Amino acid sequence: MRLGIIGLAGSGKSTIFQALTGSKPEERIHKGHSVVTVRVPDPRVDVLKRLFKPDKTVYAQLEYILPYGKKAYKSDQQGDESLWNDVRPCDALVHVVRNFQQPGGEAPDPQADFLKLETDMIFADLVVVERRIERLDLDKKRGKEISAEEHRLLEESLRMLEDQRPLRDNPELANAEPLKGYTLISAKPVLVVFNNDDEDETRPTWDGLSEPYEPVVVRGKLEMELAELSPEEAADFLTAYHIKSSAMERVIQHSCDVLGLITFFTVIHKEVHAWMIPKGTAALDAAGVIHSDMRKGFIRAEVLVYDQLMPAGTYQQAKKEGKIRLEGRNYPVQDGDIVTFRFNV
Ligand SMILES: Nc1nc2c(ncn2[C@@H]2O[C@H](COP(=O)(O)OP(=O)(O)OP(=O)(O)O)[C@@H](O)[C@H]2O)c(=O)[nH]1
Ligand SMILES: [Mg+2]
Repeated sequence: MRLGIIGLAGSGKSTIFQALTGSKPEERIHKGHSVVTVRVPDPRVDVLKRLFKPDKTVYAQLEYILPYGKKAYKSDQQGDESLWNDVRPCDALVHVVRNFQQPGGEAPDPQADFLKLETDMIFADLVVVERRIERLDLDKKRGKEISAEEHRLLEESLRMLEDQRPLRDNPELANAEPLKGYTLISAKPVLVVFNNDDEDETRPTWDGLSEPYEPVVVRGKLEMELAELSPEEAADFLTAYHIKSSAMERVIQHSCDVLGLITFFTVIHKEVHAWMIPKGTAALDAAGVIHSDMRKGFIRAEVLVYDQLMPAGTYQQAKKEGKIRLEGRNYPVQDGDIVTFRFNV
């Protein structure tokens, strides 16, 4: 899963990238963007590792990209589609909103800044949707067969966008298969990150509607400095600034949440492995995430709930106690399941 970092100029995107990854954006250039893969911290994996003593432990991962080298997203560039194209392949967005006093400059206005970029996103989608509707109408006039379903979804999207509402507010539209190819920006889940001053731990106040869904507050500059310290040095720092978990951990955790991801585990071939899948994924498709052969030859899934492993002490003991369930291909895998797939090759 890949998340694109966006935000108005000077909102702290580079700073947050560095806080998140421990490296400067310019040190991580890949195909014109700053790209980094981060490990999703998960104490359950640490426990499984201690218990099974595997040769190898694989944590779940997320990828963050920061479109690089552009003075991106200035208000006077509204409607410039190229600004958005960089993040079209992303599964979700991280929207960085300035909530710190610029040195010798303007006081922050996070609500106005947030709405500015929201409007920009909506406008970018509006252009794409209008163009596509025109195209379909033209095709229809020429006697070509068009998809009525696609047309209906586009019309509905158009109405929403004209009302200044992002498509993500309507899950049916945001996830509609016929619209997937258009990679509409406002349909992507968004994690809003308020970038606060060092001394400020509070979430900015908001008046009226359009409050972002479950935002995260970070102190970007502070946490960037934190990311450079050794764990011992960082510990003192965390206490002094009342930081319970690092920005990195919180942003990563919330990234998984907005993406609607859950984690299941496998313990095979001396390897403990955490896998992330969208909530509701059936066992058959979860097997496919590991290997296409597992999906093809799927027989059943043997499931042990993580919370039942600890009281039993060992996997064998849990098995003896009858804690292992057999599930079929349609079983929706749950967060924390330890799964053994049985399959034919
Ligand atoms: N006080 C304070 N300053 C910050 C914070 N985050 C970023 N800054 C400062 O704000 C300025 C802009 O930060 P950047 O991280 O470069 O912002 P950006 O979004 O990458 O900017 P562009 O790439 O130009 O769009 C820099 O001078 C940072 O040091 C913060 O949390 N607190
Ligand atoms: Mg930058």
